[in-house]
Amino acid sequence: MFETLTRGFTSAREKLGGVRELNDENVDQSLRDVRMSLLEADVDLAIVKDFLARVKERALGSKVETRVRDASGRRIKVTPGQHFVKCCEEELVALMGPVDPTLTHEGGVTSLMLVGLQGVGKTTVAAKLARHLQKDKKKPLLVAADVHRPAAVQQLQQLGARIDVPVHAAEPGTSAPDICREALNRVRSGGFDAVIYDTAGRLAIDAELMEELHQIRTATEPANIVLVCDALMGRDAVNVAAAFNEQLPIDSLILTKLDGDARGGAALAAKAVTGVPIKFLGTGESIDRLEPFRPEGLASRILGMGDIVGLVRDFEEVVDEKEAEEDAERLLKGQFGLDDLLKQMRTIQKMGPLREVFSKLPMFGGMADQVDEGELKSVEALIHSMTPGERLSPEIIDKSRASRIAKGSGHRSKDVFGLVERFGQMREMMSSLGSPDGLLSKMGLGGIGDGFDPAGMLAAGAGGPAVGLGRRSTERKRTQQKSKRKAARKARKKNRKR
Ligand SMILES: Nc1nc2c(ncn2[C@@H]2O[C@H](COP(=O)(O)OP(=O)(O)O)[C@@H](O)[C@H]2O)c(=O)[nH]1
Ligand SMILES: [Mg+2]
Repeated sequence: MFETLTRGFTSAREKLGGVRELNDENVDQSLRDVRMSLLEADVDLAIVKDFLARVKERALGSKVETRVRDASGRRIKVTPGQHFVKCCEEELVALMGPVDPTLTHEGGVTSLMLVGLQGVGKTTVAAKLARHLQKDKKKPLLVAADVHRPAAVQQLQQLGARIDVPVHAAEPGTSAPDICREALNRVRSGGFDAVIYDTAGRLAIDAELMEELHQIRTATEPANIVLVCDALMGRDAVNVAAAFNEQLPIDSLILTKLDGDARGGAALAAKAVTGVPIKFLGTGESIDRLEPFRPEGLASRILGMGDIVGLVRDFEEVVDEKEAEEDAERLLKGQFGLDDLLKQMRTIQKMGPLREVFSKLPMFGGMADQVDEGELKSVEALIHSMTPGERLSPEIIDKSRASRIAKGSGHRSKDVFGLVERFGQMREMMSSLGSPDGLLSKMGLGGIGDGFDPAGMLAAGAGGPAVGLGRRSTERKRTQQKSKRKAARKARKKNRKR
């Protein structure tokens, strides 16, 4: 997602790294990189030109405040490069927003009619939205109104069954508008407070499709007509959206398949071209891969600066709060084993593909490309080959245990010791963080159990899969490791009998 754009903005920012002040020349030079990446991301040229002009005007037009007060009232220095990034951020937000994320209700019912070309992801989105509404304590009904493909009804029924949402389908031969009309009656009589109509698509917009959609709209008067677009279509997705909107006014857009799209141009340009806001993004095939569209978070991610709000939200989705709190408490006392690490790695994986999770982390945003899922897998395999005792106290792993674990997991003994060592460092770091005179107490987060915020901690990067990803260690660390290795050898000797 957005890798192309992030690359352009990052190199623009780097170009301004050493400059003393912004001027026509150095801003133009930086904007050249941005321009390239916008075009590569398949954003329409007219929009690119307009965007660049706005950024330039903002960057040069306002006097650069070299000192501002931060949130805590301290005066901090702002470099010209940072000022430029701020201008880009504000213009990106203006380009993509504003968005009102709520879905419209009418008479207590949230009704959504999904329209769009064939294969863009309407049926998938229907199920994702039903799930979203369900989490919002709503009782939705899904309506299979795609009568042109028999498999479409079955597809929606399967998805509905998975999330426990009823699907309204009719006898073969019933027209789509009739199905929707029946469904609306069922909503009223069946105590539903949300309804999602999954309509048919075609390969291109044609008169027949539009006629059917108009009839469904008349029959159901949905509060939200949502056009589903495929991000992989790039600029074409936006053009189709504009054409659709001319024939059947739409209220909002949902952009799908962002996960497979490195360009992200459609997300950037859709609002500017169609005047219609994007409300959600589809970021994967599974039902939980639906993100509310937040221009601020996306702008920040595009600029390679992460998206903490999005990350915390993802985290809250996958984690049991009470359990996380208890885990964090143990963690900060240094009382945890490799099983806990495994559990945390799984939690993070539930938050989505690793590189996507990383792109939301402020310090790692620009590094998301380099994230190595394979490395996590190999850590998992290593831990799986260990006995419960070894997982709890990895320091008992000696040469012969290591070679057994290595064989069992298809690795080398070296990898086993590497993992044990990095784990030991992590455990030490956590317990020093959490000790009574540790960093967290100094930051006023002392009384862990009460009011402790594990999500915040994860966001700060403390609870992440540090072990799996810490291979690029610095010289200093390496020296520390050497002396630790010595100590570990001693400890192993002592523990051999355990
Ligand atoms: N990778 C990815 N695939 C998606 C996404 N949304 C839908 N798909 C896939 O796109 C294909 C078409 O989706 P479908 O919902 O049947 O499209 P429809 O014809 O518009 O109803 C299916 O294989 C879906 O699994 C998404 O956000 N990401
Ligand atoms: Mg469909």
